[in-house]
Amino acid sequence: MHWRIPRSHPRYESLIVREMLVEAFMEGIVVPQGLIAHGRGEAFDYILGERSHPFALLAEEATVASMLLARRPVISVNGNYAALAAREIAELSRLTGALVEVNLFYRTEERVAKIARLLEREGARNVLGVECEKAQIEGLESPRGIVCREGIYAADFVLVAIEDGDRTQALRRAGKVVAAIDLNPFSRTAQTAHITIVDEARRATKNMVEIASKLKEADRGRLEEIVKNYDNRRVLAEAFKTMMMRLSEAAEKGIIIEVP
Ligand code: PTJ
Repeated sequence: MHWRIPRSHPRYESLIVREMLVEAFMEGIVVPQGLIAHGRGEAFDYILGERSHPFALLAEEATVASMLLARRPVISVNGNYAALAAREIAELSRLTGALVEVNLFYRTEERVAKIARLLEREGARNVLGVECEKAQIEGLESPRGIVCREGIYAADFVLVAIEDGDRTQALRRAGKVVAAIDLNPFSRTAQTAHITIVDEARRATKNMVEIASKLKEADRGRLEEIVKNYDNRRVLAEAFKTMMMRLSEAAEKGIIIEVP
């Protein structure tokens, strides 16, 4: 059932996104644990002011440049990411030539098929996950480590979003460059990715679609320069500083929302 959220509600956008996730949960796309994960993300996004900061845009630009430079880039999609941004994922894949693969923490073949269908309905082509030769990522015990041989297994670059803690490390150990979208800069995923996008997954993917439509015409030299100049340690430090500044300001004022 869809709750009617009045447009005038001050938290309209956020409530609509919640509805999308609940609906996807009822369709069997998102797992119950995914709703908990979303709540954690919301808390960090609240502290960040629910917007894409310059440090996030830098990471998003470096991700798009890396995707355009990669030989075999793959966008790894789980239940939450599909529920939030299926259309944007399809568009990003089209613009960068990245493959889309469904890769789940709570893996069942039924969920993989449902998520692949949703992505295809929203425009993604040849989504990997269901019908592919399977391979195992070392360090991720079965069935969590099952991937497609011609997808994530062979990839040189993987974009993950809203991920659990050790997949990024395992992908790194397998020699891949990893970009991760994660609102929590403290998380293991955020700390171990080569490129960390501390931004909301839907917003981040929309931004990357915009960046990709500009950068897809850029020459290799320009893309290489973006990647070379990118400093993930600094980006993470900026994310922490921004949170600290927003919290310090709130701590000074006490009240930050004026009631008319
Ligand atoms: O669909 P499955 O089976 O692959 O399962 C997916 C979940 C999300 C259940 C699984 O990956 C998981 O348990 O994730 P965690 O360990 O809870 O981590 C999720 C991370 O993503 C946390 O650091 C959250 O802060 C962050 N996060 C949650 N929602 C968003 C987000 N980051 C960006 N955008 C969001 N919308």
